[in-house]
Amino acid sequence: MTDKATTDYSALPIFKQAANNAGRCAVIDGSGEHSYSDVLVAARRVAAALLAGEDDLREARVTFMVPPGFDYVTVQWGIWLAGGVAVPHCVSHPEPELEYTLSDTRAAATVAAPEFSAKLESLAARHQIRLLTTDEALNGSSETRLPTIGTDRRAMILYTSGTTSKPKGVVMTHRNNASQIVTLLEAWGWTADDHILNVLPLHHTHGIINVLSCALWAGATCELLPRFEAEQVWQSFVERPFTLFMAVPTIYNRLVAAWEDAPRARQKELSAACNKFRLMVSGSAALPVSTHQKWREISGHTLLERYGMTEIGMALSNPLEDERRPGCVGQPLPGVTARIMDENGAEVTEDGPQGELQIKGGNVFLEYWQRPQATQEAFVDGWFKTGDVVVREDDYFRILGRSSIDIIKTGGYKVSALEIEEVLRTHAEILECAVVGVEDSEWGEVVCAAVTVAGSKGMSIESFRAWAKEQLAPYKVPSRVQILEALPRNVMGKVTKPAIKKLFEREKSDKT
Ligand code: MLC
Ligand code: AMP
Repeated sequence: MTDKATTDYSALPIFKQAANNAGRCAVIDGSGEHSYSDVLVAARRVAAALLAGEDDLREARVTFMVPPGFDYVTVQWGIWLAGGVAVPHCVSHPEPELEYTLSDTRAAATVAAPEFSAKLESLAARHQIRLLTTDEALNGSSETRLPTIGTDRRAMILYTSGTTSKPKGVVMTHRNNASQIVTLLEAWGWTADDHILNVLPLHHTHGIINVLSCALWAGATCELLPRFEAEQVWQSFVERPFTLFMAVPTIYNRLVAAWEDAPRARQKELSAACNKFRLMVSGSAALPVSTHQKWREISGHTLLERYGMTEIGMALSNPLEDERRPGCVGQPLPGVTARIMDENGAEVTEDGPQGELQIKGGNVFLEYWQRPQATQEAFVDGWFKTGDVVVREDDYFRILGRSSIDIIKTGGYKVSALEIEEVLRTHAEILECAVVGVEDSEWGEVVCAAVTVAGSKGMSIESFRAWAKEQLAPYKVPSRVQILEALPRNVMGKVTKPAIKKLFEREKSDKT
């Protein structure tokens, strides 16, 4: 396909960059290789189908449920070209989670890959939302006149769990996205010769910004697998000319485990395949020092660990050229300002004392969607309060943990204990429940639930988990459940979550 577009891409640099790289390979997926020109033409078709004769979507929210690949990119870009706000669904979300996103965003339209259209059909009908399949969306005319989009428009809403019970929509403008991308291009030395493998889900910032958008802005090639599978990733390391890889610690743990299970000759082949990479990055959760060391032994690479958050993209990073310190997340990225505030609200100016990390910069999101109060509470004097407790040692930041026990990081996903509890309380047999995150060598933390139940027969854990999978994303479903006579409480009658964590930790040490 050739792009004969006359659209003015100048306000959205990612499109301008793509037009400049028209002939280069942008995306490789199961359907083959696609040039930047292919992406632009297809995105214009999607935009035309979404506009359906209108001149501009004017920030209407368009959700989409499309697996990682060429169609994902063209739908995301088509929404942007039409002036809409792109809202990616998680492809493994069950109906209640999909419905929440559709209704919270008050979506005008939703685009579904053919395999997901049946899942979205009745929801779209119930909420009077226009449903298009990707085939229909790609049927628009690539000659349609498109609106001129300013960089301060809302571009994307990503849902993130917090200390409130329901996930909040984090709104990013095109300028926020650009700022997050440009800082990483500079810090990690991206060039058009880079070739990156994406195995991350594309409803979160790690996959969307750090991998996909950075690659497409740089004129590089992004190769996408539909999902992570350790053997397949190792095989693609052997076969494909990658230069970059980015993943969460659980993925590195899985790759280490698969390498350890391989026969000696295969191990040598896999290790040799890592030589062609120029950089491997870890983030989204704390990288255990043991994984850092093991990966270095296996691959010869010193992982670059960085720190980020949906609301701010990436904020802190170990250096590309200088010392990458295990257990630390480095320094503020270009254009990002960081400060540490102690519990009295005073800034920590020297190395040593711990405090909350706060962030300022063009990378910081615009607002929580339709939640002015929550947005206001998230900032102090223009600084975004991350809720992460950090310390600076010898100029390197180290993440010590979160200020709330109700935020759990599992497999790189942030989940809210309160959100899960609210769902568990709707189970017919559960009277009371408390959800905690418990340390785990594979997942970082695993979601654990202590419950009390009605009746004397108890509750089957298998049927409970099967039920929970219909309500919650797979990563929010409690891995372990204990049925208690009563939940531990303090003298005020408040459930004591540290005591519940201990119950699960004890259960684990009893088993090992
Ligand atoms: C899935 N399972 C879990 C689980 N997730 N069990 C315990 N804890 C979890 N967290 C179970 C499922 O229920 C299922 O069980 C089995 O594992 C396989 O499920 P799956 O969905 O196929 O899992 P898998 O593909 O293996 O997932 C592992 C993973 C995934 C590591 C690939 O978790 C992942 O993609 N994580 C990355 C998340 C991410 O991108 N985060 C970035 C957020 S942005 P059963 O019983 O059905 O077999 C951010 C900012 C920043 O954090 O700094 O980047
Ligand atoms: P999310 O809201 O899903 O974007 O998750 C953001 C959170 O992930 C941050 O607030 C941190 O708690 C955590 N996080 C991200 N990167 C790291 C890291 N390198 N080390 C420790 N925690 C991290």
